[in-house]
Amino acid sequence: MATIERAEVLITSPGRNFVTLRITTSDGATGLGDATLNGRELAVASYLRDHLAPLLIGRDPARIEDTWQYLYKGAYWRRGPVTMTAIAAVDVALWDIKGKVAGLPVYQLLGGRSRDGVLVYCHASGASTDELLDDVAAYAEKGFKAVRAQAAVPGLSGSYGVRKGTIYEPAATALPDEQAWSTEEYLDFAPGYLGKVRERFGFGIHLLHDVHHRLTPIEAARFGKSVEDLRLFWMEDPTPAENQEAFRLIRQHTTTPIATGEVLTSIWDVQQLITEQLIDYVRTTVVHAGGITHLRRIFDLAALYQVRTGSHGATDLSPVTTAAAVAVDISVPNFGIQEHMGHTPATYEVFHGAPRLEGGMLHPSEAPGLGITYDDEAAARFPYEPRYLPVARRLDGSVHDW
Ligand code: GCO
Ligand code: MG
Repeated sequence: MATIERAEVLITSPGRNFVTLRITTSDGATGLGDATLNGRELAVASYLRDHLAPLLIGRDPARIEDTWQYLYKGAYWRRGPVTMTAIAAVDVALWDIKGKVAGLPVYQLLGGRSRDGVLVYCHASGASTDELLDDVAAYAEKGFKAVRAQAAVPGLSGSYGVRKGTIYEPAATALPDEQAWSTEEYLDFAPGYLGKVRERFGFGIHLLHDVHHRLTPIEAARFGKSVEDLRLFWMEDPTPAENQEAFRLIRQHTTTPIATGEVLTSIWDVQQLITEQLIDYVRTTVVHAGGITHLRRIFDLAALYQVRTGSHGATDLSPVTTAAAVAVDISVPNFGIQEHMGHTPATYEVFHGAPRLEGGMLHPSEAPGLGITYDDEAAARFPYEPRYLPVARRLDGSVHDW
């Protein structure tokens, strides 16, 4: 029997920080797991290096479920982003190894294809409505079938979701940037630019929008109602989702579909949302929700309640997560859509073998495992840099949800 011989924590910053776990077995097989928690990277690195790596050495790499239970129940302390991201990294690395040992891509181990490709949505944005419309046009031209649209609210510095360079990167400063927020101005402005997108592009393209946790339930209900005729694919994170009951109120008022879950890390955090059918899409993802093993458990529960998947896929999730997400997406029956922002060229210098993007869909690699390799030499050229996500303040100076 092969055993786990090494568990290395690799940190690199090719444009942004990534933490990666690499597990090596006594047979020489290696597996990669993403362990990136944007703005809190080193906490997960320490959890892995100081607390999980010593427990992995000598274990059977084939026992994925048992290792998951051992790390989760063995911690005694439950859930939470740091723990669940660390467990996810181990889990994904072990699936990668299992695929390599079997000579099969991971999606084959998960039951094989349920569909030909994975529908993705990209991020269009603009400092003005006109800029946003041009950006949507550029993405449509590239073949994307689903677009998330965000425009800067006039007069508010640093509106969420508006790209400055080629790729949206909110964790851009060595200390948290402070951005302004006004619910009134947002609610007055956002439905208008979403309407303009529909006017120009019609209903032949899926249109998404991220509220980014900023509204109260009744404000979210009003927003959802005001854009009903635009038939959004979804409104994302209308309220901070730790209050699962809040979604009941939103639901009572609007048929605009709701997606949430990118900051939630376990099946228990989305249980009520799913079993009471308070959402339409669950956005939990492999890297922050305990890996492939746990994410599939969430998605299976969701399938019973006609909730579909819509996993998070921002630039702060590494290409290892993209590959793992695509393996899950292509195989589960209740797939909805996958977020895909892509990465900087520097990121792809470190991570080789990312899923192929074609016709607005991602296609998994046919290489055994997840198909991603990590280039140590390239990684060494990009040392870790402290980076924080911004903080939002209302116009009176008080802290708001960012
Ligand atoms: C999204 C997300 C991201 C997050 C980011 C935080 O829907 O893509 O909301 O943009 O803000 O992942 O690290
Ligand atoms: Mg989001």
